[in-house]
Amino acid sequence: MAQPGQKKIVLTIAGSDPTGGAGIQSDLKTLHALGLYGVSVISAITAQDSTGVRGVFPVALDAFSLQLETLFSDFRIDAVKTGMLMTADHVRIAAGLFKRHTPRILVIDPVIRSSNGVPLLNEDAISVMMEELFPLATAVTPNLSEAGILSGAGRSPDEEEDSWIRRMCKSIRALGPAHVVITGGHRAGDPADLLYDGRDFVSVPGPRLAKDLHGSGCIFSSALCGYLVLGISMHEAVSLAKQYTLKRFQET
Ligand code: PXL
Repeated sequence: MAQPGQKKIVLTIAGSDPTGGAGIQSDLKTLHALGLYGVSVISAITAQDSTGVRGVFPVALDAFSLQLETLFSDFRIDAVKTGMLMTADHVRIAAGLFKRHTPRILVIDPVIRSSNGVPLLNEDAISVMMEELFPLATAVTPNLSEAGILSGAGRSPDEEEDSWIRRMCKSIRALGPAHVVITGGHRAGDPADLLYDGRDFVSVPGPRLAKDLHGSGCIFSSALCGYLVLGISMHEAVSLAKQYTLKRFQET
């Protein structure tokens, strides 16, 4: 089969969002905009409109697994981004694949719930994702509420938002990813993203977008993955991904 010429190939493994704002459809737009060749495997189908998610339907495990195996056996995959994975079995299949075909760059957007509160990752899949996928990751990109769930770090009443976020970065990084980026859109104060590499914290500023922008996490994480595969440093890639995310919302 003809393979895409010189472009780097990025695989997104995520849910389908028929509105195109989030999930696979949005990831492919992002990768294309960065001059990359996006390939995709769908983990689940969502039914949704501008008011929120109405239903989620996981893709059959054999269909999910065979798509991944087939793609990896033929294509040179330069980087992988994961989004909505839905079930523990989908997470295990993805992790099993990455253990055999180690992606050089793996960005995990730990999607847990939709903006209107519908689970996009089953309760029992959260620990599987933390144990099996996080240790393989170049970067994990939770928003503030996902970081709270993943770190189990509740905020004490007198704690500064910044030191709470630093504490969450540390406990998520202890699960094994090389970098943690807690995105700032849900923060009460300064909406800066916080990047942690196990040694230093880097605050990546940007203007405030509206609080819940549908799909912003998907756009950010696929842009981050894209900039990394283009050879850009982590700090610069976070900053560029933030700028790209903002631009996408200005365009629509
Ligand atoms: O933004 C989280 C998200 C990720 N992936 C899919 C979604 C959503 C939110 O609705 O539908 C497919």
